[in-house]
Amino acid sequence: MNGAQALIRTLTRGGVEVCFSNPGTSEMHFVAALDAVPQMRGVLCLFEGVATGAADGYGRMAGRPAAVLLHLGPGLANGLANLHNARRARTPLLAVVGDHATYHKRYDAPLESDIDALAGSVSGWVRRSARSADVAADAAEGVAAALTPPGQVATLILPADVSWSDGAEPAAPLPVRAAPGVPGATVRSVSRTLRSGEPCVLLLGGAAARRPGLEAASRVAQGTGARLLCETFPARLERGAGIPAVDRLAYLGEFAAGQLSGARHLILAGARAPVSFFAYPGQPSSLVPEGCEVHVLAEPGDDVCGALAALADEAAPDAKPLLREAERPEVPDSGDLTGAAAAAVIGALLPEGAIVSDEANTSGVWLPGATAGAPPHDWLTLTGGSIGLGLPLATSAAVACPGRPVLALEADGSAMYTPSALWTQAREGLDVTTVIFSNRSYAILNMELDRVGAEPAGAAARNLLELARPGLDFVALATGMGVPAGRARTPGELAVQLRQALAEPGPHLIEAMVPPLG
Ligand SMILES: Cc1ncc(C[n+]2csc(CCOP(=O)(O)OP(=O)(O)O)c2C)c(N)n1
Ligand SMILES: [Mg+2]
Repeated sequence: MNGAQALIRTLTRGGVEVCFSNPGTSEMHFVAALDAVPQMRGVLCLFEGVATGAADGYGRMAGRPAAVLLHLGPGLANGLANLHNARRARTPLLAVVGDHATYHKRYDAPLESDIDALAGSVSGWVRRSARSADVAADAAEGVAAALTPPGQVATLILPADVSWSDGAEPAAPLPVRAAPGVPGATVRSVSRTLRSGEPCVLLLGGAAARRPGLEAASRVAQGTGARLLCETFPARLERGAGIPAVDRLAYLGEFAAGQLSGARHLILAGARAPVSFFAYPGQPSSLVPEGCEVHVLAEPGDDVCGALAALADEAAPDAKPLLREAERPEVPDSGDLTGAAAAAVIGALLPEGAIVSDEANTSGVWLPGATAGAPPHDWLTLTGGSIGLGLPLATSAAVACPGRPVLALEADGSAMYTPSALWTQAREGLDVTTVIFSNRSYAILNMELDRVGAEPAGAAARNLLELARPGLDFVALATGMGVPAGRARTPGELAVQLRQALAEPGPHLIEAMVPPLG
């Protein structure tokens, strides 16, 4: 068989069964091979940033990689921003980047570029397959590399002649090494710190944001009085009624400093020591308070949940986790549709088992509070700060978890980076409800403009940060891509449309007309 067929068979044997794709001529043999291997589902995305963001969401929810098929350097470059988010999320992901045939490269044809350099900027593993006889073994290694704890982007560069040449055979999956356990001495040392009587904060990240990690961490907090916090942008946070609640570290450095103030010990479990997102004149970059000692219980690639469970047994053997009680806000029956009112509607209606893709930005500040006591759900966030991820994440969460309702809570400016994800949702019949927070502004940048201490902003500066001229019509955009849509101007309208969208299968979009914050 040819290299492409052996590659795809190797992937499906290794549990990689979905390929988010935007192919070109150099990938045509890969595309043709999809008919020979029906176990692989090809999902067409109309922009590479949708494909890579989708592969990220799939990996976060499925716990195994999706493949993403990209066309040479330019296709990879279009997808890089969301591969950056995937790298920050530590998502297992396999990028397959087609290249010119090996003998064609020296002619420097128009699409020739430095794929290896681009791939290296986001990938923990890069391999260029040299011969069709090697491609299956390379692919098996790539899948294992993607899955190596804590998870990473692996990129396989696939020359066209390696794809089309015969002499290839599928390869068996390779074993993946387990996350290393944390030494007992580390657990005991952290336990002594926790019982010292000095104020401690336990900062959770990565796998610790899943239910077993949260339960163990909550036992520690209940038994020792340590405060619990979670990293600002977790890849996947399990939350809701019956699960220990944990506040996320605030995005704004001033608020984060308030959350951490008074801590004498900061204990990291799968999280990194917190830093400010940006530098501001006169402000510190590190958010670790003066005089606070940092202790690493577990690195992100360690067995973080095992370490937390061992810590709970050591430091708080009799403590029980504090589980969040069920509680829902009322749907506001009057008043304007503000971000706060929209959050109350969403909190009131969020279905059990929902997967929320949160890129609501400034309009979303009330969402964590309003949904904290909703039925159990997963919360996916913008791990790398590179906007344009929310709609692709939601799309692939629905591919990875059919039967679970998916809610994309999406700011208008961010939605416009990758709106064609809606077309993929329509085409695949995915059960995704998108709420666009249409504040017609890059509202956060208006705030940042004041915070960075720039010159007082004039009309030219504000002009670069507003989206009202012309006003975007998300209802027309969505219906133009096959997604039924409506516009909500009051909390009541939002509630009616959200109930209907959640009740009907398939994708829906609601444009919620909200004012900019502040
Ligand atoms: C890829 C990328 N480009 C640009 C930015 C800078 N940026 C941060 S927030 C933002 C605008 C956000 O506007 P919107 O999504 O409407 O959210 P809002 O602030 O209005 O709540 C931009 C352009 C970024 N973070 N990532
Ligand atoms: Mg906006």
